[in-house]
Amino acid sequence: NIEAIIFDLDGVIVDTAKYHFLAWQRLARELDIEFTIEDNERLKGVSRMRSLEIILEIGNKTLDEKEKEDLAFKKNEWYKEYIANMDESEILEGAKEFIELLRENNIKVVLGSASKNAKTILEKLNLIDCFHAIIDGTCVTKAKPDPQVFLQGAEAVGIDPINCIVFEDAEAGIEAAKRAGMVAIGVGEADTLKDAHIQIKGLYEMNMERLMSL
Ligand code: G16
Ligand code: MG
Repeated sequence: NIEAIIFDLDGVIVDTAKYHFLAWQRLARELDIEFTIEDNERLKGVSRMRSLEIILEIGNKTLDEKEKEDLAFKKNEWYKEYIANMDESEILEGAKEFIELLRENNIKVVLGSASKNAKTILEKLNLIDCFHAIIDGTCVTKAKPDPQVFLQGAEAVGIDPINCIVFEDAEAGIEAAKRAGMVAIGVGEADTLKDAHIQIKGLYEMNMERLMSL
């Protein structure tokens, strides 16, 4: 039985990766680290602090905790500037329609994101009221690939993990979903999604028939 669908945010509902990239690249420049769009792939689905650590690894730099906190804060201030003008036009194709279809069919709609800015973004996209539960980076203690975010999501709507399906664009998220005992659907083109149970290009491919066949 499919009773709840858990959506990742960045890369599934909206492409905020481009704004994360702009902010991280700006920080990397200040640190004299060369950070490319290819490197940015490694940050998808990963927490803010872990993202910073990956960038520091790329640049062969070590900093203490306080310095790292300050840099992560700075990056987030820039990121918030970049997302300030986001609106509904940035919702990825088919996402809103699929969410509405789920609600019409009495399926719980849940968010499972690593981002601490998830609620702000959902508000800007005018989607916040579509979710029965929102689990984001402010709710969890363990980041993906730990299954915590998805297990908490299932619990929040009172659904057994076995009856949940996760839509994810990142490798860490696919692993997290599988460890939670859920069906994991990879969204996007990346071959890193080959571990997903099935892969689609975007939510525009989804309908009730396809969902029920899973
Ligand atoms: C997102 C992004 C990651 C980002 C993380 C934390 O996760 O994919 O690149 O580092 O959130 O975001 P913030 O700095 O806003 O807390 P997800 O799980 O929605 O794909
Ligand atoms: Mg993602």
